[in-house]
Amino acid sequence: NAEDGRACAQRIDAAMSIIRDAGRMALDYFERYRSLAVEEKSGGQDIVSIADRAVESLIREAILDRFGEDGIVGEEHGNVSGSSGFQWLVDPIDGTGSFLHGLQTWSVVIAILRDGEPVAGLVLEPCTGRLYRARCGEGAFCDDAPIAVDTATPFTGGLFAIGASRPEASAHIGAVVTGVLAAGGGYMRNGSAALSLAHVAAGHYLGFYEPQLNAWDCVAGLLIVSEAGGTADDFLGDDGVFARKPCFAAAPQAAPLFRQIVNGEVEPLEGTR
Ligand code: 2AM
Ligand code: CA
Ligand code: CA
Ligand code: CA
Repeated sequence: NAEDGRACAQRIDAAMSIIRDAGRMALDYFERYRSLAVEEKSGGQDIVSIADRAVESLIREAILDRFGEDGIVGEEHGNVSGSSGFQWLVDPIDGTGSFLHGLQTWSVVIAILRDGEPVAGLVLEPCTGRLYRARCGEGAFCDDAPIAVDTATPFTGGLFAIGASRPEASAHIGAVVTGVLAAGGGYMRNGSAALSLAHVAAGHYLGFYEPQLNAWDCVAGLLIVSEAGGTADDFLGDDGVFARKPCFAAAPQAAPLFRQIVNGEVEPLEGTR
């Protein structure tokens, strides 16, 4: 109904402005990334800095200022439950590894859910200023230009981003990378799941896979891919916002083979050892 539409539109407008403010703050920290103290979370590759925490605080305060009844789930500061039916998923810096090593491929990520269903996704790439976004049913955009997945390039001409962060995934990821290369695809990784999904939506990658992600990493990007005409997992499904599970998205013509490779259903080609 109209009131619902207005409530969504207000939040999306706010999100567009909040994510730009967050991106500016993150860029300030990025300019002095070498001097930021780095803390380990669960292990050596699982790291956080003051930049992650400060940017998430800025986003949370800006949301609650305007929409005090909304819920928020963020990577660094946890969960506040709300009563409005709206819930925000926030990843202040997706690609902290890239960020803290001085690489430009990181993003700020916001997804907005209504009664548990994604209604909007925003992925800002501060180093280029590009904002990837989608609203459910209304297509996907980079800044003001519509974007679409690349439906023309076959698997063998395409690039596939494959992410991994946990040591337990090493053998599985090795097999997926091998499978993509053996099938003639190209293998890429940029360190930010959200940005990788945005790059599938914009037609740069033909697919993205990562075996263990959280909702704040990928729900925004999956909506952008699906609004751009791609095949995208329903990440939330029955599991909700606290699930940690695989994430898959691809251009439609590449999705079946890429899925088989991810599932270990393709025999590696002979002579590819
Ligand atoms: P982050 O940079 O926000 O932590 C990189 O492989 C992707 O996985 C990024 O989206 C990254 O998000 C996420 N990631 C990093 N460490 C992780 C961990 N320990 N568990 C799950 N996802 C992780
Ligand atoms: Ca992290
Ligand atoms: Ca993340
Ligand atoms: Ca993060």
